[in-house]
Formats: sequence, C-alpha cells, structure tokens
Amino acid sequence: MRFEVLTIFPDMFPGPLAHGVTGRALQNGRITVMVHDLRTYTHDRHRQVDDVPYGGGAGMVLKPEPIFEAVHGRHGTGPVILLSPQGEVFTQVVAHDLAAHDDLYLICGRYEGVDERVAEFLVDRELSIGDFILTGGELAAMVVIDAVSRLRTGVLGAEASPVDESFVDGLLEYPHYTRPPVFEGHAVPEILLSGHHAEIEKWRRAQAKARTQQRRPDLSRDQ
Ligand code: 9D3
Repeated sequence: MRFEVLTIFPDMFPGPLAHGVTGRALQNGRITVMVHDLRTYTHDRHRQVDDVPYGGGAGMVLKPEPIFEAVHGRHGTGPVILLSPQGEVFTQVVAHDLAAHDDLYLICGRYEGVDERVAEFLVDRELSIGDFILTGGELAAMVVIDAVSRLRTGVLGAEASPVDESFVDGLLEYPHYTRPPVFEGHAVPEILLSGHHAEIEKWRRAQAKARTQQRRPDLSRDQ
C-alpha cells in the first residue's frame, strides 16, 4: 500500500513508522511512504505556503494553490484525506475502510488551519484522531498510517492476526500477566496458574466486561 503525505515538515517522516511492524513493512515494501514537501509546490520567491485569514483573526492559514497543485500531481488514485480537528473521528471502522484501498493521499494541516476550499472541493474525507489539540496533522497522519498498515495482508507477519479483540466485540482486553508469579509482593491471579482453560476463559471474559464497564462505558453494548 502506498501512502503519500503532503506536509511542511517532511523530515518528520517516516519517524516512528521506521520502527517495529511498520518499519519491517517499509523495508519489505508492503507499504511505502512517499513524502511531499508542500513548499516545493509554491512558485513565489519566498515559497510561501500560508497567508493571513480573510475576515481577520490570529494566526495563518495554509493557502489552497500549493495543496491543489500537489494533489493534482499525485501518483495514486485513492482517497485524498485531510487531517484536521474538524474531521470525522478516525476509528477502527474507518481504518478498515481505508485499508481497502491500495493508496491514500494524506494532507497534514498546520497553523490555524487550511483554506476551506481544500476541505470542500479537493478532499474525499476529513479525519480527526480525537478530541485533543495537536500542533499539526503530521502525527495524526502517522497514526492513520500505522493503524491502516497493520490491517494489510502480510504486514503483521508472525505477530497476532489483525482480529481486533478489543474493538470488534466491543470490549477492552482482559489483563495480561507473565513471569514471575510474584513480583514485589504482587501475585498473578491464581486462576491463570491453575491450568483450567475453560475457567480461565470465563475469568478473562468477566475481567474484560468489568473494565469496559468501568473505563469505557461508551463501548459497552449488551454483552
Ligand atoms: C490552536 C488553534 N486552534 C484554535 C482553537 C485550532 C487548531 C488548528 C490546528 C487546532 C489544532 C490544529 C492542528 N491540529 C491538526 O492539524 C489535527 C488534529 C488535532 O489537533 N487533533 C486531533 N486530530 C487532528 S488531525 C489534525
């Protein structure tokens, strides 16, 4: 899968994506990240990517022309996505949706925002990664690339298959333990050492339900 990224900070990429599962996928070519510097699509002496907002107000707005020019010259044919705080929230369902395409074009916003004509007339989808304020769309783009990449065939490899226990059945995961059986006086729950697999399954299910109820009541469907 090819990810094209449009940004004023191309040096931020691949960043964390060069490590672990995505790092291996980049190395073996199952995914590629093609980074485009927004400034290369400007034509003025100062390579200006932003301008003052019409109507006044603080901060600067990303100009439409370089963004339109960059997208019109894209390699892929898949969805064009703007990362912005005004977007639809990126969820596992959206990740599955995006993973069905062979390429994505991700536009990273910065400053106060992006000229609205980009959102209205150029992009197919506007995504936010959640209700908190970032300084720009680059980290959000990396989050999307990470979550979508692991759903692609061959990316996870030997690691667990992308059956997303925590979201697909609407529950958080049960607690995990490994050796030692007692650490700084804290014992692993007895049941896990018992070898009673059916009982262990029941315990895990109960734990998953209890912590979902407590921590994420919004995820609690009737299970
Ligand atoms: C501080 C300026 N804000 C006014 C109250 C508006 C604003 C503009 C640009 C807030 C954040 C940003 C930069 N954020 C993103 O580009 C972004 C983002 C985010 O901030 N949160 C969650 N998902 C995303 S995706 C892109």
